[in-house]
Amino acid sequence: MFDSLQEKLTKSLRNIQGKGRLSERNMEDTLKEIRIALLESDVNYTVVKNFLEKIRLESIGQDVLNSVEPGQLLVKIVHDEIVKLLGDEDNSLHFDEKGLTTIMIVGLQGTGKTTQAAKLASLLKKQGRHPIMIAGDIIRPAAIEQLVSLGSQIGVEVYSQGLEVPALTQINNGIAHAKRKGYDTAIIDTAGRLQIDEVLMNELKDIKDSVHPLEILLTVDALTGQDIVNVASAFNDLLEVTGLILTKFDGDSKGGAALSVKAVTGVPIKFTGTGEKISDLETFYPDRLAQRILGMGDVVSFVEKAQEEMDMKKAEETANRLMHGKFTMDDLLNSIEQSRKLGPLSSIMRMMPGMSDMANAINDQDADKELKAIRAIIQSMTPAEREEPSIMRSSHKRRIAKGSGTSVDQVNKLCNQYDKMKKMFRNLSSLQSMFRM
Ligand SMILES: Nc1nc2c(ncn2[C@@H]2O[C@H](COP(=O)(O)OP(=O)(O)O)[C@@H](O)[C@H]2O)c(=O)[nH]1
Ligand SMILES: [Mg+2]
Repeated sequence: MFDSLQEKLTKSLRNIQGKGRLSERNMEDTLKEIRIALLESDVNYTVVKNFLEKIRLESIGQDVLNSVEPGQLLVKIVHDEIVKLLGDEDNSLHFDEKGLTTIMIVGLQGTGKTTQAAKLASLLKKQGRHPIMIAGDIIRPAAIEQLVSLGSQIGVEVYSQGLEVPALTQINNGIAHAKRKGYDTAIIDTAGRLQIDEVLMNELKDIKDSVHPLEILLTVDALTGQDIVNVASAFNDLLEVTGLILTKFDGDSKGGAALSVKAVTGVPIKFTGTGEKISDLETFYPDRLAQRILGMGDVVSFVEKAQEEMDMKKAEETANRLMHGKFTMDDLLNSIEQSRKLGPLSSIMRMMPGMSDMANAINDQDADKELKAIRAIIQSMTPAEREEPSIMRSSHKRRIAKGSGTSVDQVNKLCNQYDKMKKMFRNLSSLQSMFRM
């Protein structure tokens, strides 16, 4: 997702940053490139038009042409406008602290309602809440079983009365049950359709009017393309949706349509679904995504995911070192080994600054073999060599290759990768100070 957008934006912004002075001419060229990059990535036409208008106004307002570092200032303006596009207002989930918080999940069929219901229940449980899920989809027989199975995986009760009782009755009974049993959050899974249809919409409206959920979250499939905007608008017009969950964010769509949904509907993006696993639900942070789109990586999300699933203390140490531009071979090995717990290497790499090219080149099976070699190589280095690989001469590398059962070529390749990553992290920490992360 966003690979080609990221590539194009990074390229045109890199070009302009290299220039000491900007002229009206090359500024116009850059804006044109940004426009093409956005349109080609499926960003909605009106959104692109407004976006560029704002960049232009901001640039004039901040006198980009005459500033000390015009290229960098322009990057900052683009960054800030992407953040606004993605939503810079409150996008947190609201809770009724005195009673039962009801969260209704709506969306078209196959967009991931049932899966996100369970992911959300699991997330809230981790945060110390006491959730129950209510099965409101009685149209597809398998839907209840799916929810029940997910519920048992995460240890969350699922309320259902089977296929015979009308959905609205079940939901009301479920809410009463949740209150009686002292749950603090009820997540209602609802039925979808292949496309917007009146019967479905009326059914959802009836549920809303009866339950008055505090949150109505709409799942939108990021793989849908431009139509996503129309679907989201239709749901919002009828139900006044309180938040969006962009699902299948791990897929390889161009992503632009997903970027447009917030701008067109005004509904904040609250979460992204990033895979099929229960843990693949992330709180949405506009600034982090903006930085990722601008090729600055998503180190904070990476670190958070890491903290959730691997050794906290080690992860914090590594993160700290990375942020300060310190990065040794041990860190490299450590982060690779820890990240094996997080999923396929390619998906991890994609979150790292400047690593998306490398991620695309990775075949996850070969990667396993390669990791073994990398581990062997690093373990054959002396502590001093791991700390500062630049001290290694050819004779050292021959010794290491022999000790690890690899070749000097492989050792050199690892050293190159290491250099590249180290440089990226160094650049990143200076960029971060600029963006006050
Ligand atoms: N790759 C990916 N797949 C997802 C994600 N969320 C859901 N899915 C898959 O999408 C399919 C439909 O999900 P489901 O929850 O049944 O959709 P529903 O019809 O809206 O309830 C299932 O195969 C899910 O595993 C996601 O964030 N990423
Ligand atoms: Mg479902």
